[in-house]
Amino acid sequence: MAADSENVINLSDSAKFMYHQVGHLTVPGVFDAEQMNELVRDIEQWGEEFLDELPSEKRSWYIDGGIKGKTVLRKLDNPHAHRAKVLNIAKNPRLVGLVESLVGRGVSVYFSQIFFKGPEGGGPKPAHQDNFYFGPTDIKGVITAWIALDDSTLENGCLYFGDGTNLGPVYQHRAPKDEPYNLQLPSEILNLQPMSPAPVPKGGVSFHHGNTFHQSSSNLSTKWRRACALHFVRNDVEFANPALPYDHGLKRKITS
Ligand SMILES: O=C(O)CCC(=O)C(=O)O
Repeated sequence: MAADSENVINLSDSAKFMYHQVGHLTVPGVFDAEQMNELVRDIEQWGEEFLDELPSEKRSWYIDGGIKGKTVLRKLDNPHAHRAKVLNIAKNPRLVGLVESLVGRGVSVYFSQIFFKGPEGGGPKPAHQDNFYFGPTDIKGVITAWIALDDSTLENGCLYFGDGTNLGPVYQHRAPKDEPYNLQLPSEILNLQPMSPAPVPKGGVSFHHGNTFHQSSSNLSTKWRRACALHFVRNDVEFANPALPYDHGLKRKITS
């Protein structure tokens, strides 16, 4: 771990204001390259074990259909509950300090995901609002910390956000036929909303409010675009009306 990794990063008032007005904020340099490499090694090992045991009925959801000729995982769920290294990252004081300065003191990780987005075809993530999936008791009490395990660029499929959509409602989402988990914003709403790119350097963190529209496109580059998304909530918040089933027992208190 870097010598200064315990030092807090103080967000300026204008950065906090931006987060609350625009619905997302990128903070570079929260982690160093070696911390990210260590995390990648750990999740790659877990990914191999997961693939070996993946039942055939779940393959189409977890394997990236965009990458031809190779079996590449698209995502893994709840690394914070399964991998000690990810839980350690979730508890990192620099990260937690940033999360708490945006949503308030006392936070938990409720759900988490690794997004792999492999080179030469790693698939897109359609536009959605996390709060539609989570159905939280307080929409303002949910924040995603999206940690860039690689440089995330326009070429390899960085996130795009709908600026200011955090201030609007949570819209009904739809799923394509045969993909019940792939809930997304309907095109008639999305067509009215410009989306702006948010590249993040490796070790940086992109924070977004649970209502903020976000999406990513395919990775057509030769480089990986891996990320670890930690979905934090203030401790008083529950996923009361989730669109998909969540294991509430995996909510892990990070600070009191
Ligand atoms: O990494 C991606 O492409 C999607 C991320 C996402 O949907 C999230 O972090 O909530």
